Amino acid sequence: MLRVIIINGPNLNLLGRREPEIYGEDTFEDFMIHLKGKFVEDDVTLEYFQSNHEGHLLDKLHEVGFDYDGIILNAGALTHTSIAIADAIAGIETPVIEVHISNVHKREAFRHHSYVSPVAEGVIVGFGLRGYELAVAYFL
Ligand code: CA2
Repeated sequence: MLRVIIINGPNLNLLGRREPEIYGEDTFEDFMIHLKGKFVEDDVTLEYFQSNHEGHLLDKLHEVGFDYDGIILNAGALTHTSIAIADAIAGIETPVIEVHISNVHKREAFRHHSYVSPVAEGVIVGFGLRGYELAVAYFL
């Protein structure tokens, strides 16, 4: 049994409600139903956590980071600012895949740098919500 958690950071609770041209029209809750369906025959449990608070994201990384098999992290804008999240990832054992829905490299320059990437196992960028599915497939 593989245990994988998706952790989304600030503002990703707005998915499907604003800016559909960048982030698509699905809410993450709807997408989770679709995602669980895709892997229903695999021996994997998929959990989801979202927070707009950096400290809560750190607490969740510490909580799951020694027991789970994989973490799929979209830290939102904290990707570009948070040394604390990078330190948390470096301090845990569970491998982290960094995902971004949009192609951050096609966007503003301040989105081109990630503090997460150097401590991530891999990075999936610009494939929409499909990126989360690719990350689960990697852990499997
Ligand atoms: O492309 C991504 O997944 C991002 O991590 C999304 C972050 C952004 O700051 C990163 O540079 C790239 C922002 C998430 C905000 O999501 C919204 C969704 C709908 C409406 C408003 C914001």
